[in-house]
Amino acid sequence: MTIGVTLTKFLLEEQRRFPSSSGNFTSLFSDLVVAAKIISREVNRAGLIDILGATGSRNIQGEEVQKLDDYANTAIIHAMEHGGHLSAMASEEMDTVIKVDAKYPRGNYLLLFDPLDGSSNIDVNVSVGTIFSILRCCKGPNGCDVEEKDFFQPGVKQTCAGYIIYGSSTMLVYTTGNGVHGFTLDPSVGEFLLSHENIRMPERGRIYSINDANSKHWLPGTAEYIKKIKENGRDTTARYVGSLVADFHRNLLKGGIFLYPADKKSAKGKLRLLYEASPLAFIAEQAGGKASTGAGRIMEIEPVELHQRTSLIIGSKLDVEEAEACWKAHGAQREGFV
Ligand code: AHM
Ligand code: MG
Repeated sequence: MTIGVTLTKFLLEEQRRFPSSSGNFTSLFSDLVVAAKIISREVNRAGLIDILGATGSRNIQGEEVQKLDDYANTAIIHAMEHGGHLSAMASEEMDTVIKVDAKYPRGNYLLLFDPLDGSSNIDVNVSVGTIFSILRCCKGPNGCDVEEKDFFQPGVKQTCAGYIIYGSSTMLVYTTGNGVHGFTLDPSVGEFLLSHENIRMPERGRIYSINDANSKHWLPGTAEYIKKIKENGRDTTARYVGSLVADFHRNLLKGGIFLYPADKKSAKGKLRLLYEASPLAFIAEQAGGKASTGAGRIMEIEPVELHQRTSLIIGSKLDVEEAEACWKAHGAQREGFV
C-alpha cells in the first residue's frame, strides 16, 4: 500500500500524462469529491441527526424517497453546478435532466449519478453508496441547450466512472480507462488517500450474489446457472447485501459474480443502465472483469431512455462468461427478454 498519496495529487499526476489537458476534468472531479465528503459526513451522523426515514414522496421509479437520498442528491447538485465544467446533470432521483443554471458558466461534460444507492439499507446501518458516470457533451459548452438525448451514449463513451462506498470506511473507486484505483477517506485529515492502486478483479470468484427470493421469476438460463454454481464442487459461497455498490465492491476485491437479471416479472431487469450498470461495467472491464445483460455487453447498449433499466450480470470474467453461456443455451434474448 502506498501511504500519503492524496486523490488530488494522483489526479494531477494523471493529468500531467496529457500535456494538452486543460485541467477541467481534474477540477470537475475535485468538486465531486467535495460532495462525497459531505455525504459521507452525513451518512456517518445518520443516527444522531434527524435524517433517517422517508421524505414521504416517491421518485420517478415509484420508489419511496429517503431523507438521505434527498440530501445526497442536493449535495451533489450544489457541489457541481457552479464549477463551470458541466453542461447538465441527470440523477436517478429526478424525473428530468438538471440543466446548469444560466447564471453559472457551462462546460463540456455531463454528469449522471445515483446519489445514494441501496437506500433501503440506510436506516439499518448497512453500506450504501454513490455511483457516477461522466460523459462528454457533444454540443460543447456554447451549444444550444442540452437535451435528454445528449445523455444517450453507450458505456464505451464514458470519460470516467466511479463510486463512493460509505461502509466501515468511506472509499472512492474510479476509472478513466487507465485501470481502476481506490482511495480511502482518512477522516483525521479529511482527504482520500490512495489505498488500492490498479485493482484487478480475480478471473474466477468464490462468491455469487443474487436475490434468491426472485427464483420463482427466473428465466431458465439464470436458474440453470445458479444450479450449476451450487453443484460445481468448487468452494462457492453466497453473499447478498442488497446495496449494489457494496455487493459489487466486495466482488471487485475478492472475485465473484453479481446478478440482477431480467426475469419473468421484470422483462427489462431492475437496475438502471445509465446510473448503475454502465458505470460499474466500465470499472469491471477496466479491472479485468466483465459485465453483460446475459445476451450482450452492457457497455455497448445504446440507451433510449434516461431511466432505462437493464438486466445485469457483472463480475469475474470466467464467472460472467459461464452465466452468459447458460443464457445463450436457453435463448432468453429470442424470447424478448433483456
Ligand atoms: P436503489 O437505487 O433505489 O437503492 O435500488 C437499487 C438497489 C441496488 O442497490 C440493489 O442491488 C438492488 O436494488 C436490490 O434490490 P432487491 O431488494 O430487489 O434485491
Ligand atoms: Mg441505485
